[in-house]
Amino acid sequence: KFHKNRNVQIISCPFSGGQARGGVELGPDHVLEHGLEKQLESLDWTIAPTKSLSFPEPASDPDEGKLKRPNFVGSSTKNVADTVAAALKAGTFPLTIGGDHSLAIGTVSGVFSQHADACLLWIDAHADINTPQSTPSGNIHGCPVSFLMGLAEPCPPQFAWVKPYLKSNKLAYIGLRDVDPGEREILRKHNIAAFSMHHVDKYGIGKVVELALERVNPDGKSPIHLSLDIDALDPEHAPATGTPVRGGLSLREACYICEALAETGNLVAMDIMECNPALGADAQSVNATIAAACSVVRCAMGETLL
Ligand code: EXY
Ligand code: MN
Ligand code: MN
Ligand code: MN
Repeated sequence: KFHKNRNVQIISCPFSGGQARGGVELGPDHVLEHGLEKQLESLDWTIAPTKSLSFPEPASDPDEGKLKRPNFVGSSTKNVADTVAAALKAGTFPLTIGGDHSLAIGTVSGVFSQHADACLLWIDAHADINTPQSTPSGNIHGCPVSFLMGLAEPCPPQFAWVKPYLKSNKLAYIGLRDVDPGEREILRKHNIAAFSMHHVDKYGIGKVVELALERVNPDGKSPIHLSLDIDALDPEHAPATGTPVRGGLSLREACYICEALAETGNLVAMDIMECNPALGADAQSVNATIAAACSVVRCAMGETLL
């Protein structure tokens, strides 16, 4: 058994305030209705009663510069951070189901508050590292990493609680293929380990995970947080998501990443984000997306390790 801790705390986060497309708040219920809890039980995990967070909308939420719904995202992610920190303090593995990827401001803050030496693997088509200045859309799900690194200067007041825990040498990306010009500059300036689909094709997924871990966890001792955006997968496997980008990871490549991280024995938390059951052409595309989300989670929780 690669996971020493086999107590999981599922945290359901029906939140869509970090972007404009309705439906992503339905993701957690669909994933749970797909039977994820039973599936994890059959992998020998003890399941704490699932925590379903609710996210009250503020009465007023004017833009903060370009940022949309800053009050809503700021207060919701604070709630998530506290919940994830509490789950870790209770000795459980927080598995957070989104909801949009702005939620990771909370999940990563919660993990680093308990594991200062952690590293973060961000599996996504997008880098989500726009600053309040560089964001082309104002959607905060495109910005969480910049807040976590303290790159937002000045920091918007709604995110003043976010500590800049994340150092550039503790972050690696896999799956990138839609990165904005401002984001490229940030990745380069901070020398962040960024493996795009080009690298996956060039080296193969096995080598890419090895290279990524060498960069962020050279001595193999850091706790690992995996934040997985379902749009990292090719839309063939995960069409029901708000910002699909063609040319992505195969289902097996995504599963491999999760298995390889589980295999380290150091995985302490996971996010599965951006499933939007309101999108996708038909019921079958929604089902395929939810099934893919459950698959990658099971792989991270040890399903395919013998
Ligand atoms: N880079 C674009 C933006 O900042 O608006 C698109 C971001 C999409 C983010 C998705 C969830 O990963
Ligand atoms: Mn994405
Ligand atoms: Mn783009
Ligand atoms: Mn994302």
